[in-house]
Amino acid sequence: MRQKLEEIRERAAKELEAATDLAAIEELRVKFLGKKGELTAILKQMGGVAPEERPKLGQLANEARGYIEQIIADKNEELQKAALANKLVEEKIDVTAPSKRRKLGSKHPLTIVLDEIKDIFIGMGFDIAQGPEVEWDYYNFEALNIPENHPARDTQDTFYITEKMLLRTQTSPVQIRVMENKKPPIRIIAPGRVYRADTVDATHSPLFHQIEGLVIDKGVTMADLKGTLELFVKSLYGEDSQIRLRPHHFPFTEPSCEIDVACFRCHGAGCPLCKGEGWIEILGAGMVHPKVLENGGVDPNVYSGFAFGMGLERVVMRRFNIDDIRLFYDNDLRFLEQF
Ligand code: 2NM
Repeated sequence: MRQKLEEIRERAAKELEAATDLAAIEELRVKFLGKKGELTAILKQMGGVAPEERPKLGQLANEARGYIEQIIADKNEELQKAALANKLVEEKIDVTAPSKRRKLGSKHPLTIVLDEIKDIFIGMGFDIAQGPEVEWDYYNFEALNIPENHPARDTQDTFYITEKMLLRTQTSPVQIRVMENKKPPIRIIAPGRVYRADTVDATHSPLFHQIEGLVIDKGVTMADLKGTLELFVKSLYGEDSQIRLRPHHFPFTEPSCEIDVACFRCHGAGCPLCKGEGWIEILGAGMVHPKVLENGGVDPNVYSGFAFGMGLERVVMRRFNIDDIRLFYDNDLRFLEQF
């Protein structure tokens, strides 16, 4: 029995030495020390041993158990340490490594130019005004002196939601709302989406963007209109840009005009860009109609003002030589990444 105990000690030590993972160690623990293990089996043979031998053998068996338990504990610790060391190597983070550069998007071409235009007007002391895209018929038409039978009211051009509610066809309703809510002096631009029931083609879209402006104070004249918009055009297109005013008609302004800029390619001589005209129309403008001032709660006997409007898409298309308005809304990265 002594021999047997000695043999088990040696074998346990050898087999544990060879174990390479925690599961293998556990298997060996059961094999040697478990209820049905080898050491237990030996102890069960105690009955056949002479009584005087029993204490000595019991002690030896306990020593063998202690010995095996100790190597198991040592081996466990060794494996755990190795596993931790391995984990530390594998999960090491190089905090000095350069970071991956994130791919940045680019500004939409409409945003590029709108930001520029906003900056120009902010520089002249204007505020940016906003208003609802779903608008009352009153603000979009009636308050702007567009009579019931005016062609611009035609349901063919306007998306009506109900009899009295529509998608705004211009940003002028914002200006009426500003007049209602703020005392002059007023200097604002109202950029935003507008909607018209046009057939889609290279130059028409049911959704596009307008920038309208409004200045109201005591003694504002057509000279202020011309000076302000000339400065705007020179800031946008360059100091040597030239403008001209042509008489026009809008229901909400009187007098009204359209403003052309001398073609930036041919400088007035006539070329394909300006369709041989030498001039390119960029703005509509005029002195705010007294009825419109009144509708906004502004006394036309005390105050006067000018207003103007332009289409953002047309300005941007000329700037970047874009020949199809639909490109702005397709979200095609091959287009957008060029800006
Ligand atoms: C234009 C042309 C001329 C305009 C007028 C007003 C308001 F509300 F003050 F009456 N806002 N915008 C206006 C004037 C817009 O766009 C071509």
